Amino acid sequence: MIISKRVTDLLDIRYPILQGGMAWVADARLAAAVSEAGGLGVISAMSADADYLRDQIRLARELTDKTFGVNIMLLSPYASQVAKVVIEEKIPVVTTGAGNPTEYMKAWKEAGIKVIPVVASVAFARLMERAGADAVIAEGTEAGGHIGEIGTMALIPQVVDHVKIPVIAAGGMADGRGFAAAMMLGASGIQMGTRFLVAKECSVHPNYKAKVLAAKDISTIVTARRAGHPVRSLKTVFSRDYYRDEALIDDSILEERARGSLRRAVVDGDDHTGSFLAGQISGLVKKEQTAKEMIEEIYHEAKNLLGDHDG
Ligand code: TUI
Repeated sequence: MIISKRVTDLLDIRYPILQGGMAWVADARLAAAVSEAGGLGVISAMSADADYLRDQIRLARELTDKTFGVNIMLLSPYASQVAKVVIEEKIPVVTTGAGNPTEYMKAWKEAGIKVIPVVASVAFARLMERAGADAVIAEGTEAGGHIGEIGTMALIPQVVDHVKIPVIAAGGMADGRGFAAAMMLGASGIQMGTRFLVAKECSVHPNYKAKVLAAKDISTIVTARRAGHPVRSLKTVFSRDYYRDEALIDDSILEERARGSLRRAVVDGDDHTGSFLAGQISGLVKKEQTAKEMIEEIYHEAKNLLGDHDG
């Protein structure tokens, strides 16, 4: 099977491997490293303001002249501000997460931006195609962070059957086997988050990397299901207590406890108050490498598995 060129042609990149837009993690340094390696690096606009994003874009441009994108987390209070920044800064690719980007789509398309929303269902994928999306990232519940309900194995072929635009598989993607499997399910590329967490160019606290590297298959837990925004993270004192208290304590009190918890994991490495977002594939991630080593290893492994020997 020959690896589809739909995503590499669309985005003008070498390998159809996108980096997840992880809040507090996906900064200019990581995005530039992934883009330099031939994938699509992505800066997370997270819940920060326009000035933060402008600074990160400037920094990434100093580090690479290759294409990189910006991820807009739609629950951010600054979403509409940063939606303008990507136009002003002539960012070529925008990925979105945790919501519906339709209100920004017209302006982004007029600016020539390629728009790739994360979707967790067939219905939402179809809606995004009708709204003008250039591709979708179909993310299974194996993923880290805010998640939907359907597993990657079931989600990808169903989305592929219902849209014409390219589908990029996410959730549980960390090696060449996952990449090859995604191709077999009809995807044209993959997005990875968890494996890039331990990239040499990823600036998260050493404790965060150590936790991912030590994780096994059953090391993640999903909290905040009851509150309607399920989030997958590594099992820690904080996440286990949170899970236990969901049956006992008001959502509003728990939300207060969660405020700032991702920063406390990424910046402070504190597992008593921090939330270490990571996917179920953490157990497969066993070594710290450069983004380039990761991307080339995954791509060549997948090519071999797929018997794709030309190109
Ligand atoms: O967005 C993510 N992962 C995230 S966002 C985040 S910050 C946050 N923290 C706590 C609660 C909520 C957000 C941490 N990790 N991944 C992309 C993603 N998007 N996964 C699932 C979705 C999604 C889900 C439902 C996208 C759209 C959607 O429905 C939209 C609609 O309007 O129906």
